[in-house]
Amino acid sequence: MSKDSKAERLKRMQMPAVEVPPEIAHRVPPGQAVTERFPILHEGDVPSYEMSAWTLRVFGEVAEEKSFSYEELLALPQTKSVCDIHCVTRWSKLDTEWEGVRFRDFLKGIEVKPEGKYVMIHADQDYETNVPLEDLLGDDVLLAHSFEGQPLSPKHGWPLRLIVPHLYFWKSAKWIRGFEFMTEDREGFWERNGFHNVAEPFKEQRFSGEAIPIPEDEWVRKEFD
Ligand SMILES: Nc1nc2c(c(=O)[nH]1)N[C@H]1C(S)=C(S)[C@@H](COP(=O)(O)O)O[C@H]1N2
Ligand SMILES: [Mo]
Repeated sequence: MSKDSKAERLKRMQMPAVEVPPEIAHRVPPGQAVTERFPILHEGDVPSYEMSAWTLRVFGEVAEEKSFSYEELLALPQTKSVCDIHCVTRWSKLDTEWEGVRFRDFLKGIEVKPEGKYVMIHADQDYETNVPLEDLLGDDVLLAHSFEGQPLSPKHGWPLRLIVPHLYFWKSAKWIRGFEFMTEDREGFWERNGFHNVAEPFKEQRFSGEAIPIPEDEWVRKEFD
C-alpha cells in the first residue's frame, strides 16, 4: 500500500486519529491510532432492562453461588479510575474515566475455591469472554456503571460493564450478568473466533492463528459518540 493512498484515506476519515505528543507516545501500543471519539462496537442489539429483575450472578468454583442486585453493587465501595483503552480494530482512547466497583473489592464478598483460577465473563446478547482470575485483581479492573462522570449510555454497556484496561477491549464486556469461576481456561466468543486468548495490546496479541484481515481503517466506519 502506498503512503499516498494511506494519507488520502486519513483525510477522508470522519473520525480522524489524533497526533500524539512524543511524551505520551509510549502509551500507544504498536499498530494503534488514537481517537478522541468513542466508537461503539458489539454483537447484537443494545439490550433494555427491567432493573428490578436485573441480577449479576456468581457461580462455578465458589463455596456458594450468589446473585447481586444493582442496589447491592452500588452499596459496595466505589472507585474512580482513569485508564487508556485499546481495541483490536486499532483504535485507542487515552485517559478515559470510569467509576464502579473494583473487581478485587467485589471478590471480598465471594469465596472462590482455590482451584477457581479462570473466569468466564457472561454478558447479554450471548457474549462471553475469558480472563485469568489474576488479571482481574489489579487496581484498575472495574465493574463500571459510569463513564466521565455520567451513567454509562446503553450503547456503552449500561447498567454494568467490565473494564480490563491492560487487555484488548473485547475483554471489557458490556452488559455483564455473571462471573463463572473455572478450574480450566475456556474460550469466550471472540477467542473461539480467531482472536488471541491472552490479548495484550503491547505484545500485539490480536489473533490466535493467522491474522484476521481487519483493514487498518475498519474502526472509522463504526458508529461512535
Ligand atoms: N456484551 C458485549 N460486550 C462487548 C462486546 C460485545 O459484542 N458484546 N464487544 C466488545 C468489543 S469487541 C469492544 S471493542 C468493546 C467496545 O466497547 P464500546 O462500544 O463501549 O467502545 O466492547 C466489548 N464488549
Ligand atoms: Mo473490539
